[in-house]
Amino acid sequence: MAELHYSEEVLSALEENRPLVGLETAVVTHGLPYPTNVELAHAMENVIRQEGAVPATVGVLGGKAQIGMKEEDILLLAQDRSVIKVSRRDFARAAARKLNGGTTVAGTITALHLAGIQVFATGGIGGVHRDAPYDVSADLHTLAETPVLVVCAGAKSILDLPATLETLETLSVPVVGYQTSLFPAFYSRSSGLVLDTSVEDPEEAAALAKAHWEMGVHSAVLLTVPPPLQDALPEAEMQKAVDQALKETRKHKIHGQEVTPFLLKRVSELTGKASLTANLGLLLNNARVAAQTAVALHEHS
Ligand code: PSU
Ligand code: MN
Repeated sequence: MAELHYSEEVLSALEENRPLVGLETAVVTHGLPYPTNVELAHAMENVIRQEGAVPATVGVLGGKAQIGMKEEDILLLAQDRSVIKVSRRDFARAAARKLNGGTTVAGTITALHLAGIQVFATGGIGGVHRDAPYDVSADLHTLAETPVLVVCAGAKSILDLPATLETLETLSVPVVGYQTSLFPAFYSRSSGLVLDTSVEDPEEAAALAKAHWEMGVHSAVLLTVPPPLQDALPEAEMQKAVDQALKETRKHKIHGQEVTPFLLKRVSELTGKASLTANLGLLLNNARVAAQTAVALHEHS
């Protein structure tokens, strides 16, 4: 089994059996601009602490998977120009070359599950891309095989959301609306796609996840939280920017792991500050809901 490295805070939380919430670092290394990325990472950790849980920020340092990061670790990832994006298959590459890496949803939940941490907060998951011959994020297959509660604002709005939702159904990943019966669209509150399950509070979310895993199903549970009203973008405005960004992706022949960061960066530039505000607002909100759900799950077990 791979050796995991823990921060002192996470190690003592595990020993004392306190509720923990995992966080990703691809959003730091391949998402937000510096220094907003570092500030946001700390702000998410603090929201989790305020709610009575312990943050476990995951990343790869010198080729080793790290659960829980010190301030200087996050800064190092944010400033390293050769940092790689670590999805589930990339831990080996990072280890072989002793590289630093920002972990995606797939990478992060893989490490969290090994560490025995059940709750994770992120912005949006990867999924099925639009009009590409074939581009499906490893996030989806990893969600199918990793029993972690993932709190997010749906899938990233650059994706084919109906196809992503259908794939999650195929892969036996329950998609649950948090105080909504509509699938959120990351920057905006609804994609118009209807979900078959919703919960009203963290206790209900925790009970649902527990019931899922008690059936012996080893997949994730996706708890989808719409972005806060005051930060959300109108769907039409966002879709215009997405269409433009998709055109540019084809023009510049962007492929592989670069597609998602490229699209997100362009949408962010095209919509100006509004999408950045929405992104930050929803990330903090998801961290809060995740912490409350981790506390509830802890009380149930
Ligand atoms: N947030 C960003 N940029 C990113 C990601 C998040 O601002 O690149 C990461 C997420 O961690 C997500 C991943 O899991 O992108 C999906 O990338 P791909 O489609 O290559 O699997
Ligand atoms: Mn891809």
